[in-house]
Amino acid sequence: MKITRFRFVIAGLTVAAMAAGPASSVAAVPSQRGSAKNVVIAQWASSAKATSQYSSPLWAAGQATHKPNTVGCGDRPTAWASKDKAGIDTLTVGFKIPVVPQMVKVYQTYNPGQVTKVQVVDVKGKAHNVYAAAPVALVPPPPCPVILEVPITGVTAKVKTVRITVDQSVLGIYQDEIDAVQLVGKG
Ligand SMILES: [Ca+2]
Repeated sequence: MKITRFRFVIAGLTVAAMAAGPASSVAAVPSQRGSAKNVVIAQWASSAKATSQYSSPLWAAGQATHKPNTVGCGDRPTAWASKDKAGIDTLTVGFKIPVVPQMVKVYQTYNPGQVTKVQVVDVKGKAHNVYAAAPVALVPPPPCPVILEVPITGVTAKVKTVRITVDQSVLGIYQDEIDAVQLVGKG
């Protein structure tokens, strides 16, 4: 798929936006009124909590907010890690702008492949399952970071919350550390 990237400044907030499809696509063009409606927005998580965290502030849930800041891959304190190296835990991240979701990107920087479930939660509080998988060892190790891209179709309500579950009880390779989470969708 060809990806065309744009950048807009909306109400003082700079957001990266992207439109999938041919370069001539007008999907990312702001409306005539200049509002943010129907603009595809890519935003980083602005808040986070988790069912556990290795410590705080290092390896805490908040380390999964904002743009990626983990250098290389490895056991780095700039990414979230669960408390138990073999735990089943959920990271819940929030976003400032509610959007009709098109994709979630999970940036993994240590022991990737253990994300087993992704949900988006709409503004009415309903959770939608958008990804489910068994833990799988990635051999040989893929390039860093390992970005799990979850395309989303069929969720018409706006969302501003994403839940990511890791199951580290199967592979025995320790925590799947998450550096950042991006939500892409129409504002
Ligand atoms: Ca981070």
